[in-house]
Amino acid sequence: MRLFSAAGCPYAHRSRALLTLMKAPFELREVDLANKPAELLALSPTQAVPLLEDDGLVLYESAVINEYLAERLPWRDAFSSSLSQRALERLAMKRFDDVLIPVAFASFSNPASLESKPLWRKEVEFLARTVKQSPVESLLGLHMATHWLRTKVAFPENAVVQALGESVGEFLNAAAALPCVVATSPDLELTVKALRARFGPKG
Ligand SMILES: N[C@@H](CCC(=O)N[C@@H](CS)C(=O)NCC(=O)O)C(=O)O
Repeated sequence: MRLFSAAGCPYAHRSRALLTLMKAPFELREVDLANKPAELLALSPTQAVPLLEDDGLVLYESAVINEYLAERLPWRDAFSSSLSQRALERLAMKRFDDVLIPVAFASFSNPASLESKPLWRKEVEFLARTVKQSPVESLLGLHMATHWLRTKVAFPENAVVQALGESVGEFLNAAAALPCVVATSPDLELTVKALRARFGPKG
């Protein structure tokens, strides 16, 4: 099993944390995103990390990779045992990636951009309700932990970060403190500096 990853990438961090939690042997291919290896470019139409290769199978998209790994290894407690809660956990992960992350990142440089997207607060409320029924050490926990540990330090004054901290903070902080997340974390100071330079207020 081979994982293409970049140390600072929160998406690749999700897969490294899962493989570490499961003590699964894998080959780590650390990629310089500014100078991607031809192998990665040939394998993936997204040209992004993480990318997993497993016995001829090529997967990209961290949520798909992690759900595959959870079945493959297997990680029996990756989701809650209740069918409806599992569906809610999948929905929460999708809404986190599709809505909350883009809304939050746009607002890091332009806080006023939140005014035209008031529904993000409902997404936070949904997350807060969902995590109450979910274990921290789960796919949902790993999914959110890697972004949380970076953004809560890089942009603590941001309204989305604050709302998450107030209503989902207990779950998010516990997930970010999981040993498998901590052991696979990049140098936080450097990562936070890079995040602020790239996504923070300009000028
Ligand atoms: N939706 C993707 C996002 C992956 C992603 O955006 N990865 C970034 C690094 S954090 C990347 O490789 N971007 C391509 C680039 O920088 O050229 C996932 O969940 O895996």
